Amino acid sequence: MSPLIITAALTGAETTREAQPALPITPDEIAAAAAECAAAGAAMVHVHARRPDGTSTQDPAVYAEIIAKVRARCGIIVQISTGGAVGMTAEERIAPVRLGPEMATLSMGSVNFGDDVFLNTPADMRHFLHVMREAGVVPEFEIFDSGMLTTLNRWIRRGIVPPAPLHVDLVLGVPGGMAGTPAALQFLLGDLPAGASWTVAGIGAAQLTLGALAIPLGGHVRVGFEDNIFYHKGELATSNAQLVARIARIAAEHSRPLATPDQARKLLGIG
Ligand code: KMH
Ligand code: ZN
Repeated sequence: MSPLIITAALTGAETTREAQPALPITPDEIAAAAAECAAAGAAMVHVHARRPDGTSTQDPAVYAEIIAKVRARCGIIVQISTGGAVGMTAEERIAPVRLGPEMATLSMGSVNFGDDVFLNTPADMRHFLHVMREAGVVPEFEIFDSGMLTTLNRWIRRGIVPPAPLHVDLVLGVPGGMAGTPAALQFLLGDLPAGASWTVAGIGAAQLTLGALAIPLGGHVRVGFEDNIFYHKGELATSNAQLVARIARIAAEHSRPLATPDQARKLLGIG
């Protein structure tokens, strides 16, 4: 079994400071949180940029500042979001990919997202893939529902997506998407492209349930305030690193070593 890649989704686009007082917002705060998560065992951070007032932005200048500040503090992989926040245009969302980060997300279809719609048209998805290829950015394919995995498999068969290396992130428990249950995870794993590596990102309480399940199954784990703000029911987590440390402890109990950022780069085909 490969070493475990823990990804910390530090900020997201939807979580607020009001809901989670320890939410990192500014590039300095995001870089400090990334360094803490690296020390706790994370190999990658998934980042969303915010303006100083906390609102979401895909401004490449803010992403450039985040990447530079994280790099100055630690060697963790920086994966940027192309999801941004619901309602952003495709051009806004893809803009920071032209900076050439190591990795970026690519959502494989549209999904209801709470009371909103997270829109990803096939044309936009192909455009995102093209820009990532031009910029030498490795995609992480985001799967919110089973049809998105069907689409990814179809795109592999048609040669639109190369079959390897391929990494998917199964985001389970978004209201409107697939449930955050072991049964849903098991179902998706049955349709995973051959040879693909996978991460599970459980939303809310599913972060712990599904993360703990992925460890003995050979998957990788995403935690962090983008997906879950609690440590226990009704008890806020004190930091993103606290959530990383819990997964690192469970991995140790399973004798599954943690991937260093460089080991993760090798596994994911970065560089
Ligand atoms: N904020 C969500 C609507 C991604 O990072 O690529 C989409 C999202 C996915 O967070
Ligand atoms: Zn995200």
